[in-house]
Amino acid sequence: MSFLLLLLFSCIQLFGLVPALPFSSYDYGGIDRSTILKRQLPPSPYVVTGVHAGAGLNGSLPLRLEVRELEQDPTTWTLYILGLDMLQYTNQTEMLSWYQITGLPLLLISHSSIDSSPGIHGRPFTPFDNVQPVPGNINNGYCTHVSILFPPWHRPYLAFYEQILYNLIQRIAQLYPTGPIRDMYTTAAANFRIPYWDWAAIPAAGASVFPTSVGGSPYVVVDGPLGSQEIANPLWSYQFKPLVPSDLPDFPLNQYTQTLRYPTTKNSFAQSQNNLVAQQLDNSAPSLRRRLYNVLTTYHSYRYFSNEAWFNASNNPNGYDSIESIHDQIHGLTGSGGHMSYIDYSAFDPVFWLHHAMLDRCFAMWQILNPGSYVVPTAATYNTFNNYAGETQNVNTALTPFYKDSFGNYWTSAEAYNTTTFGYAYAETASSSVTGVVAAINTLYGPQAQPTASSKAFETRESDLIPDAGTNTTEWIANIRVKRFALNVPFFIYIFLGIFNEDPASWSFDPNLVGSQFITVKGLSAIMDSPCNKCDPDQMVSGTIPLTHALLQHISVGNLKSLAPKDVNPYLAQNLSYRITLSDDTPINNSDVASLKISIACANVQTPASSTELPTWDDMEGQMDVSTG
Ligand SMILES: *[C@@H]1O[C@H](CO)[C@@H](O)[C@H](O)[C@H]1NC(C)=O
Ligand SMILES: *[C@@H]1O[C@H](CO)[C@@H](O)[C@H](O)[C@H]1NC(C)=O
Ligand SMILES: *[C@@H]1O[C@H](CO)[C@@H](O)[C@H](O)[C@H]1NC(C)=O
Ligand SMILES: *[C@@H]1O[C@H](CO)[C@@H](O)[C@H](O)[C@H]1NC(C)=O
Ligand SMILES: *[C@@H]1O[C@H](CO)[C@@H](O)[C@H](O)[C@H]1NC(C)=O
Ligand SMILES: *[C@@H]1O[C@H](CO)[C@@H](O)[C@H](O)[C@H]1NC(C)=O
Ligand SMILES: *[C@@H]1O[C@H](CO)[C@@H](O)[C@H](O)[C@H]1NC(C)=O
Ligand SMILES: [Cu+2]
Repeated sequence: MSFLLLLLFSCIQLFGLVPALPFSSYDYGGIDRSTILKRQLPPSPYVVTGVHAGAGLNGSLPLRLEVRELEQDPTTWTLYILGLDMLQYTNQTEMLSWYQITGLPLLLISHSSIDSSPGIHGRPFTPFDNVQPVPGNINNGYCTHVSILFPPWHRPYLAFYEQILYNLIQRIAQLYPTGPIRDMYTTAAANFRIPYWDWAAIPAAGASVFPTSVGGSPYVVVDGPLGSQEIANPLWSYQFKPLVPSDLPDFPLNQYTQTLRYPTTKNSFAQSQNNLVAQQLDNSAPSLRRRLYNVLTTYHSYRYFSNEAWFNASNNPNGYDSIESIHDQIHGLTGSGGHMSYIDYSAFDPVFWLHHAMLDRCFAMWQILNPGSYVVPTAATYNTFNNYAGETQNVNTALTPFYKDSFGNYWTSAEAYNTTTFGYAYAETASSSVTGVVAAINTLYGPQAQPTASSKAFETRESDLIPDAGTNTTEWIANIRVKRFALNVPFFIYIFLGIFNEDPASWSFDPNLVGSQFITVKGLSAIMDSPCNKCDPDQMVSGTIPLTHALLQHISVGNLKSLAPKDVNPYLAQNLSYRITLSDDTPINNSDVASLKISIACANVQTPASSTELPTWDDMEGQMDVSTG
């Protein structure tokens, strides 16, 4: 046995780590998997339709369910796991493989380098399904961020993924023994829709916000057509087959043979620390829930709701947050230096799809509450594969590379307006009832939302803090505005109330953390001239960290008298502080991010008198600036 192997084994013994196996996929025995997959050869163009089959209760559209709810249905869950396994197993040279679908934002960027160095791959890559870049924009993905198109672009992207997974699942169901068992799987397969992960709702007693199906174990036992087998958990990671470092050229991502979350190291021995991901999500859960609640209930302009670009005009203190900004924070907390931390690499991680389905659901709920507000012509802040920065994007801008028909027409935001167009709904949106959506938002995310039973993550933070229904209260927020490329790499901004541990690695777990904001960049510099490739390097992005829940705690222990500005302002001036780290916990001096402006604002808010009413916010009043940027 070589020295290296010995070392490896002793490491395993020491740390109890599971060795990184190449992969273990479901073994279909005599059935040649390539014949199952061959029949999937894509027509070109590949038309994104979503799934138009199956029926939910009373003949309504099948619903996309919360991932923990889907897990309660073992038949559908089995098919879901086997479908993911099959998709991840599909040869990454195939267009309809996990690698190419999820790598779509990234792979296009690197095609230019692959083309110029033939031999790395058996064949030169072409842009996905032959959708060509506009001249000069080869070094950009299709994905639209800091853009008015952020929510609708991801809708056909998810429908595309759902459609491919659905097709695989139909084939897998047919592999079960004929008779009642196959019938059961066939019925479940016809109703399959992708699940979402609700990172804002209060989880069941003792459970983490982070589902155990996603972060609990690298292996999973699945009851497939040939019986029970232990396979690699396709929600834990995607294993590159193989890793092609030139496709993923940014260090340390060019070292990682599988997708990682909060990686232990920056070399190929790195392991995911899903336990730490779960802990930091739980510590930030009250903040995330309030952010989502505030954005869903008090943002009525699509322009501000949809994306994080800071418009000069939005000096309105109640216009800094957005669904995209909250989205970034989940990327930051699930990545912590792993794939989710880098937008262009993030979709390789299976959790990306659960997260984006959640965002699509929030978008769908918001649409029902705000039917009059949608995409308005807005200048793009970044180049994408098909659009130039500065070019106006509108409701008819093509959402490339997603074909709507076989004549080469693309989906547009106008056409992607309604989820029913793609054959699905969410429980909250199925009946398009405004009061139904309001009630769901209040119950799940509102001030009266309760844990199903007292759960560890929340009992210490939220007891006795629930305001009475139908009364006036004061909401306090910290608005953040910063140059996205302030550091050219992603970073976190943490806000604390009171003392906190000196160690930057502990900040996201600190009991006095009020909340944090992750600032993303698309990729790193290896594949672009700079992370901001031909974009405006001074582009400002913004977000909001709610403060009220933390202030109420300080009131409940007797340190702070009330939520009135005369009490809160001096309290914050003395006790509120902020810190900055990179996504791997490296601390950054506050003075090194000169563009960062943090300002405090508050508003009188009438809490809903019943679960079918929204809160009413009076105008925000600016208070002090913590940092003047
Ligand atoms: C289905 O119909 C039954 C009987 O009319 C009704 O009680 C139930 O609420 C319906 N379910 C849904 C999801 O609409
Ligand atoms: C994937 O496909 C390529 C090209 O057809 C082939 O060379 C390679 O061996 C395949 N990989 C696997 C793991 O089957
Ligand atoms: C942007 O802000 C500056 C300074 O506050 C102001 O002079 C200018 O008119 C604003 N422009 C727009 C488009 O709102
Ligand atoms: C989507 O279409 C369905 C069916 O036509 C309709 O009932 C529903 O109101 C639409 N939803 C929105 C948000 O417009
Ligand atoms: C609550 O706030 C509203 C709106 O500002 C105001 O009209 C009302 O008088 C307030 N009610 C109480 C009891 O203070
Ligand atoms: C800062 O916090 C401490 C402890 O919570 C409190 O005693 C003190 O009064 C606060 N400072 C101000 C100015 O309120
Ligand atoms: C932060 O700034 C101080 C004073 O300017 C300097 O001594 C220190 O090295 C800086 N720390 C980092 C991590 O840059
Ligand atoms: Cu994302």
